[in-house]
Amino acid sequence: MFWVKNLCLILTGILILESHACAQKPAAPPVSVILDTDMDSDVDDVGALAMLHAYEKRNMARILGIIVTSDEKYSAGCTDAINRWFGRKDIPIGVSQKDSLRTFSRYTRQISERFPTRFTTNADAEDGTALYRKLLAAQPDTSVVIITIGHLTSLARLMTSGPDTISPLNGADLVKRKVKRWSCMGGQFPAGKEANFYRPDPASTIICLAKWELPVTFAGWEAGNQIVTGGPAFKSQSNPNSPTYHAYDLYNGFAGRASWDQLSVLEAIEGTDPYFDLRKDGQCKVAPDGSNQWISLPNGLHGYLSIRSSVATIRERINMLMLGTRNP
Ligand SMILES: [Ca+2]
Repeated sequence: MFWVKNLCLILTGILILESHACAQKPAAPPVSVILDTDMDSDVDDVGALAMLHAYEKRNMARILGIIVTSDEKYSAGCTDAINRWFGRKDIPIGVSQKDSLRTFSRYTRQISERFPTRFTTNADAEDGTALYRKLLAAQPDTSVVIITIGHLTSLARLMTSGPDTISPLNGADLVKRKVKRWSCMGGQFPAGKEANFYRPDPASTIICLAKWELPVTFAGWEAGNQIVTGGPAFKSQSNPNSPTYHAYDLYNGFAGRASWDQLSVLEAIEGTDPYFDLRKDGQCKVAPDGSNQWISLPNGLHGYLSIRSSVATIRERINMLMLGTRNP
């Protein structure tokens, strides 16, 4: 029975090796996320939100709440409709603006009318600053990742908010206590002028960068601009009944769109490997007009992404995550 004994030894060895390999790579806990989005003119916000839901289903992310930084009348309703389609009708949504609302999106009204939603207009949603503070106050220290994929009006309001009944801490201190890091779609690197930084509120960009004392990763315009998703390949695999499908159809008939916002979500949840290199040899400086440049004065906190793996690898990863699946 010599061979039986040897076989047992080999099998035991394999089991030990496998258990050792598993022990070396424990599953990372889900990333607790607050998403701050301008769900209005561009459609990449829809793709980014669909990705977050896909990560949540894989137990890689936990969506704590969403801040809608927009004056578009149906942006909160559209966001809620997407959440509901993915089975998360409970996600709290706060808005930056409830009056002087405009209608200029190619898809928000249609999505909020076609799919169930809590909000007839943004005026029905709660205040974004109060929600930011509530969400943070309820979380463990140093646990929250903030992802901004729009302009920084709401984040600046949080950072400059004072103590209240929600928390005795002012906004900057509350962030410092509860937030782990910030993933920001914004800026152009090494220098340029990008919409989230300069339009419509460059003053808020300056406030956020001046007050931020934690790690922040910028996904600049030049990185996301290389990754076109939501095109014919996405259409052929996507559920035609999903809000993601309809938004990309309404936006440009699946001609495809750059993935500026999706890059920030990808990095926030999966990290840089294997997709990106992270430049940390300087810091991002913003001028009063919202233009920015990378200056050679490292502060140990700022970093910006550049594409490391192929454009095709990142495109396919994002398209796959954007497909998502519905939860009843
Ligand atoms: Ca956006």
